[in-house]
Amino acid sequence: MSTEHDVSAVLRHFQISGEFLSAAPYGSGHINDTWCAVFHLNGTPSRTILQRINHNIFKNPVALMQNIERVTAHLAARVAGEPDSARRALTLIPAHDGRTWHVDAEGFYWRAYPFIENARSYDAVETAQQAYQAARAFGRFQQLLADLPAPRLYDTIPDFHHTPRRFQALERAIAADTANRAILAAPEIDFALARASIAAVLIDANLPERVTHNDTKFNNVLLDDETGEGICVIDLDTVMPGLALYDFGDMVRTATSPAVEDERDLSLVTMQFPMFEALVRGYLASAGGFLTAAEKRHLVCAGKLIVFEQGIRFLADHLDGDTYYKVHRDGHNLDRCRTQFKLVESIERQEDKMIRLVESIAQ
Ligand code: ADP
Ligand code: GN1
Ligand code: MG
Repeated sequence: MSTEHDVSAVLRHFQISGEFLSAAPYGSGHINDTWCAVFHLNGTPSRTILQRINHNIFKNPVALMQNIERVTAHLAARVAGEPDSARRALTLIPAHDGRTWHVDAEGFYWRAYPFIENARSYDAVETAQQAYQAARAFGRFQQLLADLPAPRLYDTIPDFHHTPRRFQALERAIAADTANRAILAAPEIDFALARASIAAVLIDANLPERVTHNDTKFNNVLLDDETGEGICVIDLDTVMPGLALYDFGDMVRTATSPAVEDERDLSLVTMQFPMFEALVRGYLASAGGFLTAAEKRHLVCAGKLIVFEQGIRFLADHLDGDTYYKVHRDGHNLDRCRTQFKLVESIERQEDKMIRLVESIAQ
């Protein structure tokens, strides 16, 4: 992680008014590094989000930033005129050279956004109203981007949600067993291998390609402190062509269980039916107008699939020796994998009821 000194030097490359006061690491993301910086402007503190892109994972940061430029400009144009429009879409702060990024001496790419005040993200869902608001905001995000002009967005990570390829990566990780961890992860490996047949369920469903977010974790939407509204969708690195249901699936993954993603007490991990119902209602409130009947029919299986996919991604990274996600303790990726698989089981137990609910709402 960079020091506060490095960060203040990077911030000088961006067009930010005021005097630098302080900066500190911010958020709980697994890939990029995020900082919150405070400037003093005419006696008032003003906050800026600064992010360093992980270019081991995002191989072409310039193309990624060009995606984000197009997406943020389109969103800004679509929400212009709405009350509080500046808080409804992220705005990139330009660097002094006019670009929307800065490259430091070590070749790291940085970007900055004004901090959206009076709103926050949550690592775990607390109420059904929050789930509803998050889902409505992510659905609206898809709706606003449905008319993004050509060309097609760049694939920041190819095959990001291609679950069969994720499954093959797991099989390779099991065979290589680089970190000698397969023996201790045998129950999780068995759990994954027993469900190989679900991996292709969305790829085989012949659903339309859309512009999607692809990382709709519950903490990637800011909820307004006063009204609770899902005011702004953030974390745009993976906005690219995808299936609408990847986004719905990741909401089920992150906004139905009361437990955090790395909870060690698995008894706390459960798919809460009222949260699922709120997600379906919130998502259909904004996306229901453009989703096809086939997409609506696959809402439940998308939830199960994306939770499973994330479980096998964490498991593969554990077996590979923790090379992808940031880890903060031994066995961290295995703990994360276990919560995902516990949630898969919880969904499996309630699947019929979930399908009946969707049928009753989506008609
Ligand atoms: P990561 O890829 O590391 O998850 P995010 O873009 O999601 O990075 O940012 C991390 C956290 O920082 C978010 O969960 C959110 O709380 C906060 N955040 C990011 N951008 C903004 C912003 N423009 N205004 C306010 N908070 C923000
Ligand atoms: C990563 O960067 P972050 O923490 O928002 C990952 C997502 C996973 C998520 C699991 C580029 O997201 O795909 O669903 O962790 N992002 C990337 O928490 O791989
Ligand atoms: Mg995030």
